[in-house]
Amino acid sequence: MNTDAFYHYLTGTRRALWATLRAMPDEQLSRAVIPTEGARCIKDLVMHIAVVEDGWFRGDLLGRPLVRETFGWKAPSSPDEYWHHPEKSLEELLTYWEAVEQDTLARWPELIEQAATDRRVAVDEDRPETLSVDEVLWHVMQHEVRHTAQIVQMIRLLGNVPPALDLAFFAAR
Ligand code: NI
Repeated sequence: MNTDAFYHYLTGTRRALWATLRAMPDEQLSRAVIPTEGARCIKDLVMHIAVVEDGWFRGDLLGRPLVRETFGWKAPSSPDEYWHHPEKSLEELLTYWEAVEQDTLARWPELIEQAATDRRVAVDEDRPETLSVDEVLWHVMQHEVRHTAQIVQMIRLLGNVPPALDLAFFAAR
């Protein structure tokens, strides 16, 4: 399985996840289920997954403005602003996530072209280490898998039935 196929798989899992989230009450999506200063509710994680893809692909790899800007959402000025989004509507967040996906798909050839070069990307502005473009692509995709697994667990803890997102269910034919 290559990068293209894995990103395509993620676009499928998103639709299944979004359908489940749309069927849940807003109060559950905003409820702080995880006791942490970071992502506490499902909406926090939805925003986090989308903004991480937006930031790495556009900000770091393509040197373009983030899709977030077109939503009038400023860069967060505190960890609290970065992490917490219970007041946003689910539709607003999913519209943003889908817009990030559309932009990623539109620029996919450029991302793959970059992955074939020996370019290195700073892992963090405060650290000297770097990543290859291919590693950044896989980091972002794996990051979504890890956090959507958390969302699935939260859906279950809130008394709902989560979707099956495993690769086998999407790849089987
Ligand atoms: Ni994360």
